[in-house]
Amino acid sequence: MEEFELYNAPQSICSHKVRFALNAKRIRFNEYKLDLFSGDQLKPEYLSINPNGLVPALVHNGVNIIDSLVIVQYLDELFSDVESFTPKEPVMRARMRSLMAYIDEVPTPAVRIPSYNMAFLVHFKNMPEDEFLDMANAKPLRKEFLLKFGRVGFSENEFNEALDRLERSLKRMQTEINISKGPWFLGDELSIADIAMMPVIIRLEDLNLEYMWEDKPEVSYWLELIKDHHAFQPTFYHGSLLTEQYPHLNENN
Ligand SMILES: N[C@@H](CCC(=O)N[C@@H](CS)C(=O)NCC(=O)O)C(=O)O
Repeated sequence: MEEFELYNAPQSICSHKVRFALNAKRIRFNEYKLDLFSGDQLKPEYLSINPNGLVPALVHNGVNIIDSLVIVQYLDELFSDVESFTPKEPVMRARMRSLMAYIDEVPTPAVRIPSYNMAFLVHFKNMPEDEFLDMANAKPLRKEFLLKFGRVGFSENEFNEALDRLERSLKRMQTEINISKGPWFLGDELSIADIAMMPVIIRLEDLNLEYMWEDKPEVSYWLELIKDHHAFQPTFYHGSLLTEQYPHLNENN
């Protein structure tokens, strides 16, 4: 019998991609929820699964698979007969992978800046200095990121730069959808490129930044379609959105 164990966090954008793929393929899995702000991802037992100290990680029949898009590709290869997210033609696969690389490099890191400043700051601002430094120094991959964030958040300049990168990513998304004639990145089939972008768009909407695609009907329609997918609701169960976890985000809406 196949066994899938997912180590993840409800609100984590990288976890959303994997939950979506698992749900889309109707794979039964045990979900373990890590509390990223009390450092569950840095405990030795978890580091032995994912030495990067990040979620998500998937354990399939005792084998550890890490990194969200690697996991999504793994699942798509394992279950290629159930709603495949990888096009058949090599040239389209190449296009999909180029988009995945772009999404991993530009909008995915950029959306962490408003997420940290607008929501996650509450976990750090009153933390004693030594506790904060211990936590930052223990992070295998995100040490510098957290030290730069500090206990006061990223600067206005860093925040605006991130929003600018997100603006450009949305423009790129619009262009790609127009090239393929949509409604998805690669045309009429949902692919891993769409799964990669999904949590970024959902996070922006969650942070009340949906004005960013007011002038991009292609993105609004894409968002409507992804929300209609049968995997969407089970992926975004209650507590997955920041507005459900951080009531202060609703204050100015
Ligand atoms: N490239 C990795 C990035 C994973 C990642 O950044 N995970 C975040 C949550 S979305 C995390 O675990 N953060 C915990 C931390 O910064 O300590 C992936 O796609 O899986």
